[in-house]
Amino acid sequence: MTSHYDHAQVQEFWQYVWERDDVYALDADATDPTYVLGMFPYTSGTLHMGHVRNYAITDAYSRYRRMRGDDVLHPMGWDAFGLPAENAAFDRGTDPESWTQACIRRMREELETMGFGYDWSREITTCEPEYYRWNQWLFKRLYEAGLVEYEAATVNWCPDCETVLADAQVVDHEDERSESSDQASGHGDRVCWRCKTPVGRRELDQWFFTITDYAEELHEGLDDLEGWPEGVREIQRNWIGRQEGARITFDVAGYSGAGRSGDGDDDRAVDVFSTRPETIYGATYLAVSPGHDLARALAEDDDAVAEYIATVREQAPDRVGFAGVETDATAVHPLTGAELPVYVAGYVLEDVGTGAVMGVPGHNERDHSFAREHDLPIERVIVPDADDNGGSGTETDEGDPYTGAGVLEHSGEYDGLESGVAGERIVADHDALADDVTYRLRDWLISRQRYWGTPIPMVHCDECGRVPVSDEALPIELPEFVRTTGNPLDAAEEWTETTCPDCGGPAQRETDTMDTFVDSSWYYLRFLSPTLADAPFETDIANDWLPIDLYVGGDEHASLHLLYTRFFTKALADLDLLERREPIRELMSQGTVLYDGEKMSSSKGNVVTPEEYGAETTRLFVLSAAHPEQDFEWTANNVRGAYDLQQTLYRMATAFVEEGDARVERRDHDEYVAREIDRTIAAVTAEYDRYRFHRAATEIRELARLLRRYREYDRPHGDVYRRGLLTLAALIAPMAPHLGEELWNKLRGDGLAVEADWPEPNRDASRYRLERRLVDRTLEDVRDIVGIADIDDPERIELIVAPDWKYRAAELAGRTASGDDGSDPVDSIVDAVL
Ligand code: ANZ
Ligand code: ZN
Repeated sequence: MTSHYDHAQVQEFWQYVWERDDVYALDADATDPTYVLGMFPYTSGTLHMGHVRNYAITDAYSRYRRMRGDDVLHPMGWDAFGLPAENAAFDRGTDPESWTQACIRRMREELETMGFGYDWSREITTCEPEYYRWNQWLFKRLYEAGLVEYEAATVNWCPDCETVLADAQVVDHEDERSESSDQASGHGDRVCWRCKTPVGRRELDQWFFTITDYAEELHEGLDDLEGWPEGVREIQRNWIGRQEGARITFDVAGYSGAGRSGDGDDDRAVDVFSTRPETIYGATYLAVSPGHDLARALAEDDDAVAEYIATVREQAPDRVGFAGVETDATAVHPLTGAELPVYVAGYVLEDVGTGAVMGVPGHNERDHSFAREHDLPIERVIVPDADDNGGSGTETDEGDPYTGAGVLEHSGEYDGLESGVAGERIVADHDALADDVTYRLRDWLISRQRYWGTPIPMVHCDECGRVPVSDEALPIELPEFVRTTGNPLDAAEEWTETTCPDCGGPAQRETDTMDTFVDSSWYYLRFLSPTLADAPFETDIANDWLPIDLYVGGDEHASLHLLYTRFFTKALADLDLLERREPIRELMSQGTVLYDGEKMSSSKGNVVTPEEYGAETTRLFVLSAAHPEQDFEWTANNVRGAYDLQQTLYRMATAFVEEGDARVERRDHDEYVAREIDRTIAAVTAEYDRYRFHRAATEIRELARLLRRYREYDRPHGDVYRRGLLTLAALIAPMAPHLGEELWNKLRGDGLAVEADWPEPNRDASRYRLERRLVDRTLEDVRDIVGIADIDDPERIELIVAPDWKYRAAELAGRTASGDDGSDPVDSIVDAVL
């Protein structure tokens, strides 16, 4: 019999056994399983190292929980819709469906090769009608609840391909030529990634989910998500961008034309939002965004305004700058009564605040830039507190704006007040100002003018307008794929022609498909009832089983996916489909696997494939290299370390079984080893509980080393040694399940490690923590503690400084300290340390 661990053979064998015994299926009568989920992969065709790390974490944790006696739900599925499948279809002459299914087959095989334990009976695939019909069903429920809007929005448009482009498909012309640097044009045109035509902008009517209705709750709830990394919560806070400030009303007069209000006078009020109402005396102009009602009204009589609005519409947002156009209108300063000029300016964003600002060039960077470009007065109304030793700044100042806090001046009755206090007073004192909150968060544009996504279940009827299709008609399945420029759904005439569900007259199907983030916003619920035929999920089950106990994924999903998932959960709760309003208890963002300092990725050609070292080595290494949230470097040396650990354990078990060379009488140091086994169990348990697999691995390594020396020093005690090896088999099984089975099988000959009970320490775990403190002691301490006089005895020094000196020390202590009273040698050490 060979003592070499043939990983390929071992892996294949145990994977076969697990499948045969269906060990990962969730128990049919589980009432509240532990739900462990890794973000499901996009079906790109291969697993990369990020996936392997992600799924090694969820797998280890779910195996650990299962051994602890929990019912565990650990499912897997496929995020299968999206543009890359369409591109691949173009490039390879296939269709998105076949390409995607081929990717899924390949990736599933890779997952199985890794030995990840999923309940495959719950597998879901978002591009299949059985899944995406529920996207459509949920779209309808949100529509009925008033959470869906249809509005014009500006998109990137390639005039040559006649298609809408995602932001990622718009590239800098320079980028494309970076190899021949002297050709660079110097002003990077934004071009279509495919045909290199300069990209334009277009307005299209599109579908939105009004996630902004939940902005406050999404913001507020972050404080309570204690199981989430603070970094992710901070990203969400910024994304939601809650800002407190004031809404300030300006009366606007002095223009004529069609937008006027009914009673015939030309006045209208414009609200602005400001975070710094205390700067109001420094307002020297009013500016509205090109999309603002006032701008549109003014454009009707003013060609310059109309022209400017048209220009801005064509521009990418980052090219707008501080251009703008002065209008004939004037605004009345609500506190001083001064007449201020009114501008239409591209730097004022349509969907931020109210889409209008009061320009305070003395204290706001952007307003300052705008004022300099348009020769507008720049007034300073706040000076740094005298104590802060700031400049006088009392003159109209062409220098930098002062954006800090300070004391008011040129502000009438508020002069001399501290700016924070002044802001509150000014708002309280004037009807034109009121406290207000705004959010950076925008509504979620879900329309994609693309084939490979969920068809939006709406029709456009000449008579009735936009009408949802009936629930009975779901799913609206995708038509067959055709290769065209533009959206293939527009070309599928037979598919688009339909009848109106309301009036029965002719109607056209909506040809937009849904953003794939819709699919992933609720997939965690479908895993609960993957084959349910009359609803997306079962409410009772969801109420019992949620939240997700551990959700693991990359932090690139901190803003969109994780925010959309929270939004969906809240909306479903308001639809009475769920009780919970937050889906995820514990969130983990796994760190990056680096190779020569760079992210390991297929695009950089630095991917180390699992096959090189065997699946088990790969997973053991990615778990033991670092804390799951830390980046780490892939080095051959460290991978080798994981490999060697397996070999060592395997050899130890093999030798023990074959040689059967053990002792039966019990000695002091057997006691010590027995205690170390207990201590290791307690420590590893605590580490698994906190997802510190790397530290669990260290403990396991230490125990393995101790057992090896134990065996080399003397013939080991049979029961103690066997228990040590079995303990190692169980403790390592969550991280290295094939090895776990192999050891378990050698030592026990029956049952499976995956189904074994988690080992229990024989003694009170609190003691182990005390003993743990011994580990960091120096040789000097040991001498003191153990009280060995003849420390110069070379043999003894060798014993003591050996890695498992604790055991030797205890043994020596036993010989010297434990007398006839039978006192415990370890106790005597513990007592001495404390
Ligand atoms: C007057 C003012 C004075 C402002 C001042 C700031 C400083 P930040 O700057 O990120 O804190 N704002 C409001 N709506 C806007 C829109 N639609 N487009 C562009 N800018 C807009 O964001 C808050 C400030 O952004 C607001 O406060 C407003 O300028 C500007 F010394 O009002 B402030
Ligand atoms: Zn109709």
